[in-house]
Amino acid sequence: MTRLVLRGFEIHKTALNNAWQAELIQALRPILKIAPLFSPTTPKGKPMSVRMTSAGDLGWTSDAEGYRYADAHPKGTEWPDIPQRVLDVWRLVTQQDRLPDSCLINYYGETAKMGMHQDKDEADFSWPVVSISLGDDALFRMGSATRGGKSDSIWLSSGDVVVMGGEARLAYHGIDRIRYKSSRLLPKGGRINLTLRVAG
Ligand code: MD3
Ligand code: FE
Repeated sequence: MTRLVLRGFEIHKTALNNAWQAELIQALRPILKIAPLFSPTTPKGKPMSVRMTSAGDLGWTSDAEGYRYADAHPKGTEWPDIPQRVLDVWRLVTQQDRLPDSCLINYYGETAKMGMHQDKDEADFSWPVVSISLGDDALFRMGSATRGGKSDSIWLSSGDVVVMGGEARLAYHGIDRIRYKSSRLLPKGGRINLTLRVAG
């Protein structure tokens, strides 16, 4: 495992071995049954190409009412609990006593991407955000706290963990594309990103 710091983003390459990655995928199966992936629409009504769901007390969602954290899935069911093996990753990289109350599960199919944005829907930006990459490689773009400035890109692979704290916490970021079927973790291909946050 190697750790590199770019624009304040702390990137832990291969933080999770294959066994841990496989355990995380197994832990997600029952969650996806209770809280299936859905395609959020932007407040303007455009469907996002990334499909999502959540675990924890709060889950991120978007529709005509806007971007926000909600205490239930759009179909009305409570979000499932965050799996212990996911919380273990948070403890490993943040060394915080406080645990996240939200785990966003993003699924990227062959052509999905996520435009440059800031994460600003959380109550307190002093908590770090942790991202866990599983499955296909993704081209992750990191900018600064102002839109349209310079950016750096890095390929994230399955088992990589990124910590956003300090100056990186309000930096613009996005996923330009994935390298479909570059990993064998998910038999059908695609990428799963778990984003852990103290949202409330
Ligand atoms: C930088 N997800 O869900 S993870 C998101 O790979 C999101 O699915 C991307 O951006 C993904 O909001 C990127 C890396 C990431 C996550 C949260 C951040 C970078 C961040 C929060 C603040 C700053
Ligand atoms: Fe984000």
